[in-house]
Amino acid sequence: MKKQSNFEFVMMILVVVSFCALDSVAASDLVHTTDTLSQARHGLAATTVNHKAFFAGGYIGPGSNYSNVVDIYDADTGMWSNTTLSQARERLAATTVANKAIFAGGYYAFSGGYSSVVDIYDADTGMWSTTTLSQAREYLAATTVASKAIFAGGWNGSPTNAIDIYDANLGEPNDPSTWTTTTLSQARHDLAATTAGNKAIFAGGRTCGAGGSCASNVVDIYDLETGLWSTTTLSQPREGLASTTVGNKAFFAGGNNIGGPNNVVDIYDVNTGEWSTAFLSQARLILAATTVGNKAFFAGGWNGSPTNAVDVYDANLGEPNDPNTWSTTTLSQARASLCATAVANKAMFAGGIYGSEMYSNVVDIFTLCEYELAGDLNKDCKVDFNDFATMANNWLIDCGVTPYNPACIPK
Ligand SMILES: [Ca+2]
Repeated sequence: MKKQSNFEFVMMILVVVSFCALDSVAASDLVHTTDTLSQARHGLAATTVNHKAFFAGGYIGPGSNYSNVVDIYDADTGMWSNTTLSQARERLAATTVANKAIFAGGYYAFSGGYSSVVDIYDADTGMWSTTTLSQAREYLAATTVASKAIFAGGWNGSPTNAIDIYDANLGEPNDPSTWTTTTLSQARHDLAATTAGNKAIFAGGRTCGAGGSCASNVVDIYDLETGLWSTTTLSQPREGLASTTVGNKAFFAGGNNIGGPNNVVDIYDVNTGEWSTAFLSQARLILAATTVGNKAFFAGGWNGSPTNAVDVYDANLGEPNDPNTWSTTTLSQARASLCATAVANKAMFAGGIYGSEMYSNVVDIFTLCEYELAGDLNKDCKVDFNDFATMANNWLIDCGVTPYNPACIPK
C-alpha cells in the first residue's frame, strides 16, 4: 500500500477539525448549513454590525431563567465568540446604527422585572457601554433609519406608546442629549418594525394583557425627510408578526389575530405608498424574518405547535403578490420565538423554543451565492475548510471502480 502523503494527511486532519454541519441545498442558489449558539434559549434579539452577527439575551428556562449571553458570529472568519450583556434579560429589541449594535429593554425578573437597560457595542472601538431608555419595558420593537435608532412601544405592566430615539449624528449614546422621545399613535407591544427607504415602520401589536383579544392593525410610520409621523392600517390586526425589507418594500408577515395564527403578508411599497398582500405557506406567529440580497426569509413560528416552515420571497422573480415569486424550504428544527439577522450573504435564524421548556441552540444559516467559484464544492460562495472536508471525505474514491460506494451519486 502506498504511503500516505503529507497532503492526504493534512486533509484528514481538516476533516476532523471541520465544524460546520452541511445540510441539504434549499434552492439552486441557497446553501443551508447549521451551527449552534453557546447557550440554548428563546426570546433573544439579533442584529448585525460590521460583518458580525450578534445574538443577545433570551430565556433559558426555570431555575436559571434569563440569559446575559451574546453569541457573535464573524462572517469574515466563520468563527464564533461570546460575551455578556450588562443585565441578563429576554424579550429585548436590537438594531444597528452608525457601527453600533444596540440592545434595549427586556424582562429580567419574575413579577415586574421590566428593563430600561440599553447595551451598546461599538464596532469602531470594540467596546461596550450602557445607557437607559426613558421607560423600562419588554416586547418593544426597534429599527434604524439613517442616523436614528428608534425603539417603540412595549409592555411594562400595561401597553406603552413610548418611543425612544437615539440620533448617532448628535454624539455617543451615553450622552443623554443624543436621545429624544415621542409616542406611537396607539400604546401596544409585540409589534414589528422595519425600515424601507426613508421610512421607519412600526406595525401591529397587542393592546391588552394576557388573555384578551386585542391585536392591533395600526401602522405608525416615521418619515425621515419630513420628520413627521403618520398612521395607516394593516389589512388584518395581528400581534407577534415578523417584518423585513427587500428593496423598496416592507413586509409584515404572519402573527396572531383574533381568529388565531395568520398567514397574511402585508407589503408596503415606500416608492408608491401602496399596500399589497401575499400569503405565507402556513399561518403562524412568533416567526422570524430577515433579508439577504433580493430574498426575504420568513422562518419558523407557532401554529398550534412549533413549525419548521420557511417562506422565501425572491424580488428578482417579480412582485410579491405573484405566488410564483415565493418558494418554501425548512429549518433543521421546528421552533418558535427564534431570532433572525443577515450578515454578508447569510440569513441566520437562531435559538427558539421547540416544546414545553425545550429551548434551542440551533442556528440555521441560508447562504445566498449567485457566483461560480472553482473549488467551492458546497456552493456557499467561498472556498474554505468545508469544501476541503468534502474533498477529503471522498479522497481516492473512484466511482468507475466502486460505483456501489454511497458517495457515488448517479448524475
Ligand atoms: Ca464553499
